[in-house]
Amino acid sequence: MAEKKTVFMSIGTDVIHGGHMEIIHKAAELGELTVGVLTDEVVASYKRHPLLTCEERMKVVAGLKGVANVIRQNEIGYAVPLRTLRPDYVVHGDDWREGFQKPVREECLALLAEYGGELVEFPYSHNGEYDRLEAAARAQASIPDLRRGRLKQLIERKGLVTCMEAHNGLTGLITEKTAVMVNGEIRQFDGMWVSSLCDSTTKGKPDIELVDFSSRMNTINEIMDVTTKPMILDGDTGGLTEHFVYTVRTLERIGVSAVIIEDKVGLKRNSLFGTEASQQQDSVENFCHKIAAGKKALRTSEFMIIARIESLILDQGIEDALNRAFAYVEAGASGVMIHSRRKEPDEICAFCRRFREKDQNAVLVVVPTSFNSVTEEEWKGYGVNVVIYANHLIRSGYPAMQKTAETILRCGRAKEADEAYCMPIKEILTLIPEE
Ligand code: SPV
Ligand code: MG
Repeated sequence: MAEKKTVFMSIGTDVIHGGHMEIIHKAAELGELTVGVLTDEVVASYKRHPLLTCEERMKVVAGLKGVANVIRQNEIGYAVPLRTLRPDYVVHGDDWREGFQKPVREECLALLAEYGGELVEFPYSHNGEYDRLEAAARAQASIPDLRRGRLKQLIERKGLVTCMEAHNGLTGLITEKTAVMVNGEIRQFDGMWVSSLCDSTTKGKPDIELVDFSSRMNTINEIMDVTTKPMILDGDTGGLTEHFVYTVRTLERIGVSAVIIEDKVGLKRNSLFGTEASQQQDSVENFCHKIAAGKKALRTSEFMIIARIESLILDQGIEDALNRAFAYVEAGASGVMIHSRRKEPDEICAFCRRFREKDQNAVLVVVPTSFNSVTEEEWKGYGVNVVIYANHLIRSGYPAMQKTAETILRCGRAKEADEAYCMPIKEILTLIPEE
């Protein structure tokens, strides 16, 4: 008698609806069905934190008719289950042919080809009620009281989080939605950084604290309107202490997760000018006073005031940076950001190591614009909690736009630029769908 065929499918949902049941039913008709239930970390990495834990979801799935075995699946990719179980069939809805799951599908096909397994796809059936529930869960995530605390939660859960700069709704969406698959894992940015440099540059202004707080608030609101991920604001110097306390309250109320202020006074210039521009560091005493006043103004334990140390930028040395870091934390800062404009990361890494020897709790932030060779994994090893990619969308977007403008001028028509640099008009029309 021919042996019974084996079938594998994976499930990440915590809301099982008729469409899932139908696929499970069809999968079970092909043979003995094993279901891989994705872990909470995996589900959170591509969708949202699941309502039910992995253990509970495994119990639910095990009770479904047609399911013979249930296993925990630690990666969104299929390498582990396919190489260990070698099922005859993998079953999936056809919705993964597009979007972030496309590379997962491609990897799955390559794995099946290794031993002659087969992919069976069934038409994905949308369930109106489920789609509404998912949309409601996503909308909830953007509510200030839920968004604000998520940065702290993510740092606690993951150790290291990454933030991409966003300077308007569109770059907010890129930061929110961009996902890639690497070694069987979905990678996304955890949050966003609203940079003073990028916010100013977008408005055609220099980065000298000229763009006022109302204007910065417009940018923040524009981004928040279309995203759900936690936001860190680059608060420049924080302004006068008497003003900073109000700024902190406003940011906290609207759902920003953290503000980073730098220990400089007078006309602020971008740090990456270093000593080429005249810049003055604040006294430890003054800056501690500003931090303490901001901390006192807070109404939640979720919002973080993070102190940015400019000692390395202004060639004041690592001892000065460390002394300031400990003083700022003592004054009430939830963490410190250490900055440098040197390409070699040794000074920054030495700071992180020495800071962590004495303080294992405060949040440690780096902005690796100049010292860009260190990997996120390596930063984690140095005890860093937040890596900020501070200006990369504007630095890549501007040259692309400029090239397009130059090509149109040179050619006296748009055909060449269209073909070389522009996305199809149909794609831009549907990039932001109506809800
Ligand atoms: C910013 O993004 O505005 C920053 C980081 O403050 S840096 O430009 O590196 O100073
Ligand atoms: Mg800035």
